Amino acid sequence: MDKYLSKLSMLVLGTSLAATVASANGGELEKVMKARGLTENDVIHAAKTYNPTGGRDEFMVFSSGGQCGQVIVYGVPSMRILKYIAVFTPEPWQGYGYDDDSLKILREGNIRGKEINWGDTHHPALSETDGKYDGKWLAINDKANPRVAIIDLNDFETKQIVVNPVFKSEHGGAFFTPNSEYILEACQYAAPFDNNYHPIEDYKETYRGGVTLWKFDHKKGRIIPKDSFTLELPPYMQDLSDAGKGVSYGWGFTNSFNTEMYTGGIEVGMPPNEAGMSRNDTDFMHVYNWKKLAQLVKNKKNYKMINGMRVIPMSVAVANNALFLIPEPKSPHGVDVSPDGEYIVVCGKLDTHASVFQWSKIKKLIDNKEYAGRDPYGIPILDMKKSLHGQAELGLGPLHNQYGKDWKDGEIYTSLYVDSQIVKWNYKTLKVVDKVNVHYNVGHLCGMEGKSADPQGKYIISLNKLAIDRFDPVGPLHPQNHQLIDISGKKMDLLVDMPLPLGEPHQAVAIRLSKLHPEVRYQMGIDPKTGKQHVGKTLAGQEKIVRKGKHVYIYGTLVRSHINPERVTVNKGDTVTFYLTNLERAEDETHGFTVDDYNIHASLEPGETVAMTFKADLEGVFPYYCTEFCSALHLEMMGYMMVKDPNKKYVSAQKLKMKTMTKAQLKAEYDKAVAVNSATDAVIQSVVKFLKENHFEKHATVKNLVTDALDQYGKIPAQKKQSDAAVKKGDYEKAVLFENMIWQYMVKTADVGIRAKDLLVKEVATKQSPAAAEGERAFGEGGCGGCHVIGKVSSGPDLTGVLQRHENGEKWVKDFVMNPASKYTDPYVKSMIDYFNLKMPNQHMNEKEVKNIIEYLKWVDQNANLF
Ligand code: CUK
Ligand code: CUA
Repeated sequence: MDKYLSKLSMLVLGTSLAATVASANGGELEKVMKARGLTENDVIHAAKTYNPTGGRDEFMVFSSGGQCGQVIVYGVPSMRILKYIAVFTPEPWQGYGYDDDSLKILREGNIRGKEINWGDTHHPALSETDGKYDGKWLAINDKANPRVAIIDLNDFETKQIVVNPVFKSEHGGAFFTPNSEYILEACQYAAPFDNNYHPIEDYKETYRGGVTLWKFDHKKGRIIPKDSFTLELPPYMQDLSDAGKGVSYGWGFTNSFNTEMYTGGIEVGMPPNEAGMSRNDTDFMHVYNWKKLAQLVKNKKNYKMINGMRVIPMSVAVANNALFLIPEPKSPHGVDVSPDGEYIVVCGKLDTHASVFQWSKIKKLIDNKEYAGRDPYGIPILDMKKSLHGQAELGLGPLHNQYGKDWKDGEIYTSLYVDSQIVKWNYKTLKVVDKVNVHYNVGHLCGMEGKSADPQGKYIISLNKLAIDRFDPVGPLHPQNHQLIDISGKKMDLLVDMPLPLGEPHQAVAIRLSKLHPEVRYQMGIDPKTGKQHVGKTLAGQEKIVRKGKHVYIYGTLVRSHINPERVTVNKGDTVTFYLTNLERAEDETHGFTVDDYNIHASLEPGETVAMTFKADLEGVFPYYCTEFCSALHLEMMGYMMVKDPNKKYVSAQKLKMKTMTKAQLKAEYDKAVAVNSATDAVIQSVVKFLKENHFEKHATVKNLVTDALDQYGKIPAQKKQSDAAVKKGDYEKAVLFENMIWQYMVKTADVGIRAKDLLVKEVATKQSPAAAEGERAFGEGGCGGCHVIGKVSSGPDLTGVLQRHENGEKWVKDFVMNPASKYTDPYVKSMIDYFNLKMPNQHMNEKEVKNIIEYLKWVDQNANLF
């Protein structure tokens, strides 16, 4: 890797790539470049974005998923997608909408009793402290069905959906105020606040716009609807919004279009909306004092209650100097407050300019009550020229802005929709600095924390609407294209494209990875949706089936690799609730659960409890199973739900009973199982010894894994007792089953134990002797690596410690490699053959190669904790 890096730095220094590579690497890189038609620049771009396996990113991006109603999470600079967070739309993998608990969240989003199963997400927002991202919560809006959802960044799951009861459409949300006191959500298409019919002719009188200030409990991460309120606004179509910060803290800014209040009517011979709504040269930016409004709304006389929402009438806001308008160029779109709150940059959309408003100027006009007039609703208008710092001519269709690291010096980036460019300019000097072409039609752009009080610079992502000719064709509907741009140099440099095939993302927000600290497991028995202990929490040994009238409750558990209980019988017509708890503590040991044909599914992360309720209205036999390939015996992780009709008589078919084994055969099988178990146990003991000798307890993550492994191991004595009791009764059939169970626990112990060992990486490898190096080569080229991965169980056992596993280990290994068949009947080898379903083949190595391989294995053992 070092070699590779120095090579690249030479590239950057201008050395000819081909020459460098030819001399350093036998021309391999040159060959690849030629074969793939790559330029030097391509290779540099690749190196800037490439993450080697296991590599991590510097930033995490939360992108709206547009019409998919989800949030897309990916890393920067690698542009690798990491997660889809289900928000407004059912998502089966995560069980979202398919288990009771998440369905409850999804149904919080019902509007007037109507189920809604999608959303048009536009603007994700990260919670803030002092205007900086704190990595705790994510909010996102739904334009189509006016709602806001809250996602917990502790587990990246949706925890709350609130419906706006007065808006019929919204767009200017979600935006946090600087200390996450409120979330701004502005209306879009004006409509009556009540739910009644009002003729369109009464538009100006009865249709309204507005901005809702959702009160946010920053600690609990929930919106408190009863403490929230809406500011009534004229039926201009409000658009994007932003909260003031720093010097403009306490104020909110919301754009609008259609201040013409045009209502269209193509069907009656009127020109279409697009003509009538963009007639005026200017529209209005709404400027409002949310801090003052929050005070006003404490007094009953200052608000009206509409559909359970406190609404402050415009007249009250105006009378209290809390609402103003400023003209802004025609049909604006983005409004973005600078990190210190002094500048408010508004993009023209139908104008080639960006307008830079200055807070101190606006504030002066407000304080001096210097108004240029009033709108038809009596709202004071501030003079545009007197509010402006200035305007910059950027290009066609400016939409959105993001601030750069040198924002104090005026560094800002703006997307140009029509020109398909990102422009870097200076909002203080109003000069254009640089432009880069994107493909094509960019909407939002995303800087790294680029709209917080602490922009990080480095990259801009261009969120393009079109992907024409960028990707392999997939039919008439193309993916969207997010393009990563390096902004660290003098010129912007477009690095890479990423297709996003899941709806049209509008805005994305990026945060430093170092600010996020998500959980890897839940506290046992938690309902993650509420954060409280689940009513269905069930621990090992507490599994039971309880009938209450016609409702059957199954209190069950899942742990590798069984679901307890494994048989459930109910009557047709019963209501069934499965309460399931994933007892795992091992990281990433997720189990899924479904009952076939019943349209339920849950994803159970370690520690999680989930409820699934349904009516058993189909008679028959329904397998249920774990839907995640969680372990070698995942397929066996199943059971049956049997639904019988209480009004039917069923005849037993047991006459057809199958022949069974003789007692002697059973006894032989039992002996074999016991032998395999003791051999497997020896392996476990070697792993345990290794862990102890290397002080696993000093490393928290390793310690967790070991705890989990020992947990599995600790279950063995109880099984052994049952096995012994069965032997005493002469029931070898049962005893074999318990011995098999013991083996299962051993495999799980070994599995987790080996993962623990993997992690125990702290020391530096000792230097390889020439023989060991030669052995590693022989190991690789001789094909051993096809089945054995050092430090891991793959399609063959891990070879770490193999020399210690057997008495006279070196000789044992040598004999085995030279003539594998000679040991096929050895009980340990036999158990491995059974387990992996593979026999070690003869690789026809010579003695010298085998000797070197043994040297290599010794080196592996010396450095076992590094693998
Ligand atoms: S919006 Cu889509 S490009 Cu909803 Cu913020 Cu501008
Ligand atoms: Cu649990 Cu598959």
